Amino acid sequence: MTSLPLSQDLIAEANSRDMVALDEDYAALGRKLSRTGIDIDAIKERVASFSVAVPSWGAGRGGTRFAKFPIAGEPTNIHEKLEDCAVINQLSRVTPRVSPHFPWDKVSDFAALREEAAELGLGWDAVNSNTFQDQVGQAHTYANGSLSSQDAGARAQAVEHNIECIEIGQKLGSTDLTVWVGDGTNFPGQQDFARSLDRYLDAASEIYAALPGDWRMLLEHKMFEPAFYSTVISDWGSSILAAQELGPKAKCLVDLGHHAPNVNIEQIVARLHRFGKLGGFHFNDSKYGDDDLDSGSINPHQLFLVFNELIEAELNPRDGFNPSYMIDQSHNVTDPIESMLSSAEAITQCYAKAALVDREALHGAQEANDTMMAFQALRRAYNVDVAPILAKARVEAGGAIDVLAVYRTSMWRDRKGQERKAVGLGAGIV
Ligand code: LRH
Ligand code: MN
Repeated sequence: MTSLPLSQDLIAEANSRDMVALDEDYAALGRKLSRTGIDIDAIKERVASFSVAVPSWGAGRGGTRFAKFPIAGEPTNIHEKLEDCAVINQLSRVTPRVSPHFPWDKVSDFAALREEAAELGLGWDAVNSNTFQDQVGQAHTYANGSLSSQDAGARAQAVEHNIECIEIGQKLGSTDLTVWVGDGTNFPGQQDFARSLDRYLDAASEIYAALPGDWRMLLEHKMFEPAFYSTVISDWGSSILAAQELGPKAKCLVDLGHHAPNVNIEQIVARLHRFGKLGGFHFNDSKYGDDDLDSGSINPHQLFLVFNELIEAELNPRDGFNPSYMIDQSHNVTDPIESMLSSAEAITQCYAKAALVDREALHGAQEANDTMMAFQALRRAYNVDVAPILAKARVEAGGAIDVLAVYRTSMWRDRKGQERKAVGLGAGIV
């Protein structure tokens, strides 16, 4: 039996004020779409079955190496993070899973944590290992790398940690392990590119061997940071080669912020899918580096083009096409709940717009080299305001029409500010 954090009456009462306007907007959009042969209810059903996971580490304020500015009432442990993730899902009805990070979310009883999440209406997505920070009392430092370290002790320790994350994930009901390693160098000559990759592959193959039958290992590439001269798994090329080397259960995870500015990420998505290696996403946005800004806040058109490739992929599924959709953001200046509500909306909007593309018109124009009409097939869909479709799907699932307004009316953060202990000043991601 679930016990959701907000009063459902508060949501229903707010919706009752917005329902007439929503019905009008939905009906008008329905008439407009039916003129081009699109059934709005069919799009609403697709939106209703769409979901994206939230990162446990995104529920708290994030920071940079310079500083982190906590807010009163932000979560201080996984239990409070789950409460906040449940608020996001209760209002949006599109974020029913949490992606945890270990050891940040470590507890003594994972079966109890699974039950606690289930009572809040939440399940679990990919588990994330962490071999980019040293823990107190750790035998081998990761200062010179983890899975690719020249120190066999550090590699074995990193493999053991990843296998522990799989065991934790099994207790939570997860079936994916995300492996991002910050391994790399800051100086030319510091490490040999080939030998460090071979060490990574050897160690990663030990993790791969420990994967249960229905599990996947998602390799997350990143161009730079924390290493600033070279990174062992720096781009989709290194990632797909490593995934092909490891085996069919190894896939590639695309974090939108892990590429050089202006890289054509939607083409990377198409390439990874073509070779059956598209495993998942970390959605966020960026202008310069791995800024971890809110999804769709800087370049919503790119997010739309990524989903356009994902809809094409859905139509031409390759081996085990089942990408894991997750948000990975750092909320340095907003209320994390508001940012994840806004991001979940932006991501779902891009999925809905991509579902509106007239594929027949697009493919026909492509085959005919009618460049303008091919572009217009995408642009027409991108220009549709799909907000009424998302709101209708939300209301029918028990969510709020105006998620941010209801969240603010709930005074959730202020109430938690009274209950939760204050988070100290600091720096860094968590
Ligand atoms: C690395 C990354 C990775 C996580 C971390 C929190 O930049 O994107 O996915 O482990 O952020
Ligand atoms: Mn990421």
